[in-house]
Formats: sequence, structure tokens, C-alpha cells
Amino acid sequence: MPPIMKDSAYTIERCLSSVVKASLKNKPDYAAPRLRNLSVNNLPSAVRRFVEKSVDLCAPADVHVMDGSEAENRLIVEKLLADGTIVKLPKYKNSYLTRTDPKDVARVESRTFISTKNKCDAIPTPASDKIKGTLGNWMSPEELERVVQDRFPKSMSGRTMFVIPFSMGPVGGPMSKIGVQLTDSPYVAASMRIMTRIGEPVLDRLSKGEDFVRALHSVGRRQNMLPSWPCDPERTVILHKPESNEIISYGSGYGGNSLLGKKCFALRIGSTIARREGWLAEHMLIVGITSPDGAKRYICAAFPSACGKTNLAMMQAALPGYKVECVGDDIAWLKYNPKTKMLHAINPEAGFFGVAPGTNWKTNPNAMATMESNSMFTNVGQTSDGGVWWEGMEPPAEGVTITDWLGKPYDGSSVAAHPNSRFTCPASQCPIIDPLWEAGEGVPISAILFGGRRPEGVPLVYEAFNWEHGVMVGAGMRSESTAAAEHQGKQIMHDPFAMRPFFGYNFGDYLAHWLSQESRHGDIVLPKIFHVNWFRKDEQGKFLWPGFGENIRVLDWILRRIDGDCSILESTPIGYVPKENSINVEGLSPTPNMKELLSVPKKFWQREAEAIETYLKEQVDKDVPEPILEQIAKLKERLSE
Ligand code: OXD
Ligand code: MN
Repeated sequence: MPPIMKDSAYTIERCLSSVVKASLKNKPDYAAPRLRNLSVNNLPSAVRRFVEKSVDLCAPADVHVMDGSEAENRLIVEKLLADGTIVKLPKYKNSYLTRTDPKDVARVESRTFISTKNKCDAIPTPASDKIKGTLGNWMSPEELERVVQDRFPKSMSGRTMFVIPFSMGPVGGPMSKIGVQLTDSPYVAASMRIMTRIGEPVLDRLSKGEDFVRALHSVGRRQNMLPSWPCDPERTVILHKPESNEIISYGSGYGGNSLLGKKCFALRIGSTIARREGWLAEHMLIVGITSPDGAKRYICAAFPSACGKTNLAMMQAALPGYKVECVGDDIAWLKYNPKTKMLHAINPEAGFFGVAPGTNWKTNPNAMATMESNSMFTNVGQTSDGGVWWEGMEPPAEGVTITDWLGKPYDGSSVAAHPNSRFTCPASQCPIIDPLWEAGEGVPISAILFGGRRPEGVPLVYEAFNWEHGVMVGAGMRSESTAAAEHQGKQIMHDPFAMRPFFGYNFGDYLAHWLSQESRHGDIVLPKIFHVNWFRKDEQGKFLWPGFGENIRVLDWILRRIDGDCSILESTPIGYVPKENSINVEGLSPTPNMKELLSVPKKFWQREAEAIETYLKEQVDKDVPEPILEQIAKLKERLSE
């Protein structure tokens, strides 16, 4: 055993500078309850082996096993303050702002790899050598080993390695899974405490021998690193080994690159586990909607990153009598429940990592209320009265000045907040959190919505004819690119199922797995599938639909369809659209142009069907399941009539 492991209990106290320790002693509230004496030596043996192997490789100065307690969190926060990584935001309770290295601001899809023995298990092979695959990146196990050996040896020297036992889903729940993340970033440790359930209860599960996903993360080193935000952007890699349930992430401290429970576990590794076990791991929000008659239904919605999942998940319904409650805003794990015969969903996360710009008391009051305390803000502007500000937020009070995300005075000539700046806050603080959001068996799902930012041609809402057609609609999803990843400019990108950056295995196999849900359980009552588009524009480039709370009007139509009302639909070549006047627009001013919003322009859709077919044939080639190609052929046929 490496010598550093001998005395590893609560070494975080040791790594705080003497200055911080002295100041802590003088704080009347630093009667830190004693932390439980956790150490590497008393970890369950499989966890201990993982830690020891990683310590050998990364050579941290010491190791801290997280118990998840409040006292521990205070120590981590003090360390982050001492390092200059975070600053306190006195306007809110227990909330902080961090500014990252300007080169480490988003997920890096081009450096994200799935490593399997056979390439075809991870990604589809495009139809020709000349076509660049866009459905993930593969790395051989040998290359992965080389990449790891090139980056990880001694990558943690001088730093504390945090051991974070975490659960995706309520601890011990029948649909939940466990992971252990090792990281040399206290910012990540503090954020994982918000985003997942961590600490002692998870260790108890691990002690009972429960299997876990191994997740190793180091921010790495390079010359001239910012001491407050160490990272290695030129050599960042995010690696996944689905065959052994491992995640290895190097070089970035940002969001989906570093909070490994989220995209890496809950989606990429999660989707491979889900496939093996017969369920689905999806990039979807989960929301409960109670209509005026008291009936409650849950729906899931898959929109690409930064396309309004958080806003829909926390919607303040504009129609009287409707109540919306939030189960999750980003990820859903869906599994057949033999009692209800329906797909049930859990939100595997415990917090929100939401895009800040555009969020305000009008667009998403519930998100604003959720982040009023115990929150971490990243790359947003800071106000002179100790708060935060970003583009789209209500103007700060008279006389209040703003410092931008780069730490410079904000004068309006550029942005105050990075377009991918974020708030990280506990889901439990959401004023409309659903009473069943932590139900182990999840909530029954009546509908699945697909959607994206489509300025042209795509109606406000349409319904798939059946499950197989709905799977094709998911496969054909496209959306304008956003700042959530490293893409430049606004292009309409294919983003099937909003999962393009998150597939853990070959997308062709993923489609087959979705299709198989219908036959896997003979008696399954599958959710209805819809496509929505809040972002259609008129010829002047103005949005045709008001969006946000008014989206309840579309959900109301969807609920009536779930109830089987056939009088409100009209069949078109692409699916069922609302019959004229069947969407309630009462009280909306100005009255939206519903004719235009619901129109299905034939020429546009002929091009769209062609684009989807070409995309799937070029990108997925022989792995596209036959029923999907048949669905596209039928769509084209309907469009030619
Ligand atoms: C996210 C994303 O952070 O999708 O949720 O990028
Ligand atoms: Mn997301």
C-alpha cells in the first residue's frame, strides 16, 4: 500500500492552509461536528482496490473519503475560498461563484470517446471512408491505455484526491445505480454533493457488495495553469469503457466533463447498462401535470442541450387550473413496471446544472427560486451588491455594477455571462418539486416529447402515428446548435433523441433497442410520442409562439390526446397535428398565427425526409434497423401523394 494511505482520514483539514485554519478557529460557528472517521483503510475492498490503484497512478498528496456531511462541505468550501476558486455571494445564503479558465467552458464532444474491443459496438461505421462519423468517437483499449499513461501519472501530485461514493437515483432504490468518483478538484467534490446523493448511505450499499461504476477524474496539469482553476484544455479527454463500467476523465473541471455522474454515467455508461438490462437511459426531463379535473399524468421530453428542458420541467402554467410539478430537468431512466404495465421514470440526479442566460423571474421563476441558496454559479456575471447577473435577467438595481465572467468590469460591449454559464442547485429546493421525485420505482410515463430549435417548417406539435413511427421521429430530430458544446455558429444539426453527444453504444443498436420495447413486454402500455417546436419563426424572424408558461396550451392538447380524444386531430403526412381551434389560445395577446404554427409545408418536409434518410444511411449505414427505413419510405410516400 502506498505510504500516503496510512493516515488518510479527513486529510482535507491538513491541506487547508494555516491561514485558513487560523481564521476558521476564530469563527464562532466553526464548531465543526466531528466528521466520521472514514478512511481508505476501512473502505469496502473493491472500492479500496480502485482507490489504491488510482493513488499509485495519480500520486495525490493525500486522500479524503467523503461522508457527505455539512461539516465536510464547509471544509471544502473554505479550501475553495482559500484557493480563490470561488467567491462568496453574500446576497444569497451559502452560495458561491466560480470563474473557470476561459478555455474550459463547455463539454468537449470531439474529445469524448467510447472504448470497446470492437469499434462497431461503440459507434456506427459511416457508409464510406469519405464521410466523417458524427455519432460518437471510438478509441481502442490499447490507445486508451496509452492516453491514460500519457496524462495520469502524478497528475494529482500536491493535491487531495477526493473519494466520492455517489448514487444515481435515491440510495437503494430499485432503479438506482452506484458510482465512485475519484477527483482532485474540490469544486467537483462540492458540485457532486449537489448533483448526486453522496457519502455514508452510499458507502453502506457498497459495504453490502453492491457493484459500482468506477469514475476517475483529474483536472491535470499544464504550464501556467490558473491556480484557481487548474486544467489542461489541449489534452482534455473524456473516456468511457462500457465493457467494464469505467469512466476516465482528464483535463477539464467543467460540468459534463467532470461531474461524472451526469453525462458520463447517467447517459453514456447508463445507456449501455440499460441496453443490457432492458431499460432506457435518456436525455429527458420528467414532469408531472395535473389538469383542472384533478387527473395527473407524467411526461418525459427529450430536447438537445440548452433548448429549454429546465424551463419546461419547472413551468409556471399560464392556463388556470393546471399544476406542473418537476421530477427532473435533464436525464430520465425509464423501465417497464410490471404493476402498471407502463414505462416508469426516475431522475437519477439530485440537482440542476442549468444554463443561466435567459433564465429570469418571468421565464422560469421556479428555477430562480431554487437557486436562491446553497448554489454554485459558474461563469456568470457578479454584481457589486453580492449577487449574480446574466444576459436576460432582470436589470440590477440602480447604481449596482457588474463584473463579467472574466473578472473584468462589464460595460455592455460584450457579454457579462458566458453563454454556457450555469447554476448548480439542489433539486429539493425547487418550489414545485414533485412529491414523487424520489420514488424508487419512478413515475408512470404517459407521453414522450421530442423537440428542438426549428426556426422553419416544423409545426408547434405533432403526434406520431405509433411507436415505430415515433422512434423514427426521434431518430430524425434536428436542432439549431447551442453553446452547450464547442460548436461554432448556429447550424441546424442532426441530434437524434437529443442523445448524439451521449450515446454509449452504436446508434443503430440503440434504435433497435428502442424498437424492441414494444415486443419485450407483451402487455406494455407504451407512452404516446409527440414532437414539439416552440421556436418556429415568421418571415421577419420573430418567434411565432410565446413559449414558456404558455406551452401548457400545447401540453393541454397532448393530455387530451393521452385521454384518447380523437376529435382534436388532423392527419398529415408527418403525423397528427391539432385540428384548427383545438389548441386553447384564449387570452393570448397577440393571438398567435396558429395556421402558420401548425402548417406542414410539403416542400420543406420532402427535403427534411430526404435529409433524415441521407443522414441515417450515411452515418449508420447497415446498422439502421429495417423498420426505421420503412417508416422513412412511408413518410416520403405520404409526402408525394
Ligand atoms: C447539460 C448538457 O449540461 O446537455 O445538461 O450540456
Ligand atoms: Mn443535458
